[in-house]
Amino acid sequence: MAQQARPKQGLGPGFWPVTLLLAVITAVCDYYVVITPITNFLPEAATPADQTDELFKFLTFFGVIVFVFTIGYLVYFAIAWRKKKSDSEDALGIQIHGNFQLELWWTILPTILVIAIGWISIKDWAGIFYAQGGQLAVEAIGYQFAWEFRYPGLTDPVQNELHLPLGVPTTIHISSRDVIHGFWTPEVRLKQDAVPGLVTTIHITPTRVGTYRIICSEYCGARHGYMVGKLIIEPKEQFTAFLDHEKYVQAHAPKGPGGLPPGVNLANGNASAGQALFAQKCSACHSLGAFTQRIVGPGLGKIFADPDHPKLVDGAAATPEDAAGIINSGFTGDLGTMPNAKTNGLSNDDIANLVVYLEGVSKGQ
Ligand code: HEC
Ligand SMILES: [Cu+2]
Repeated sequence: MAQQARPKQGLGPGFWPVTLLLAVITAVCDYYVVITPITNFLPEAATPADQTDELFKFLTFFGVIVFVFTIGYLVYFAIAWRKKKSDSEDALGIQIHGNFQLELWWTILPTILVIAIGWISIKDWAGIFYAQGGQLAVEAIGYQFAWEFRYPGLTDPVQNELHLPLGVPTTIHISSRDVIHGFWTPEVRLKQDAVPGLVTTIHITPTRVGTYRIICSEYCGARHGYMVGKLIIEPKEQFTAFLDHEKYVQAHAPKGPGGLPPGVNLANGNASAGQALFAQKCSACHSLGAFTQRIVGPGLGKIFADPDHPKLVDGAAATPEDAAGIINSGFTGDLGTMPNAKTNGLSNDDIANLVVYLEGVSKGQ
């Protein structure tokens, strides 16, 4: 028997009820898309995060419609027009060629949608890369494996902390000192490559006080996963105070490790405050065991009493004054890098408290 196509038979039994069902599923899903704020999952810390979220919602809204109807009809037609027992072995499906009405609409509607998406995207994109009127300009420079941030009026960069004032339009110049890194701030919905030899400029306006993540999103080497900085958005006064404090610290930083740093008064040290600080800021890298009981840095429990360790790692004598010097200035040696007081967020009083505490521990108090 010659192959015979089935005659046209309409859309199939139950087509309209199925269409109604798909419409209801779409409506319910899109209702939740519209009413659920994305900030339920991730806060918006700065513009353009709000615009990015709007665009995302727009895409999701239409994505739901396309997805539900496409998959819904696919499943429906596969069932409605499946091969019947009475069909011959070589039966053909219904042959349909061209439907002007359908083709017209499935060209026009997506075209309008794509133009709308393009228009919104370009508008948002231009806001990030071509905005004017930045009142503050900072630099974010990636290197293996941390970020450093440079601020107007400061001679030295600040490690791993990007402080920004709330509500102030800010320009960030992003670059890299070695390999390609990625400046990713999920709460600002921005991800920008940091490329050596290239400065990429973006514009944001912080809108929400808080501490957020700055993650390196470009695999840049063995310790890439540790390359996480902080984006600290604070009220203007606090930001100014931060800059003033940094200015002071940088102006008074001693020129090399070793020796009592100016401004640190060991006589005022408080051991129990030092104990709390140690638990919070040092214990990740230092145990209170002997020198050899290393975590990252050496054990500090007998720092002033260990006969195997008459000197500190920087070669200075193991005295409280020199320990204060190393805690203040940091040190990079064979064992790794001891972060300085700025990175550890220590004031002069904190340094005194820590040293007095470590002295007490060395004496077994
Ligand atoms: C990220 C890890 C890290 C943190 C956090 C850290 N240190 Fe260190 N520290 C080190 C390393 C590594 C060394 C050794 C450097 C070398 O010799 O290469 C060191 C060395 C020292 C030394 C000299 C030790 C010696 O025996 O000569 C002192 C004192 C010290 N750290 C105190 C502190 C204090 C106090 C804190 C907390 C405020 C602290 N460190 C936080 C890693 C760290
Ligand atoms: Cu990196």
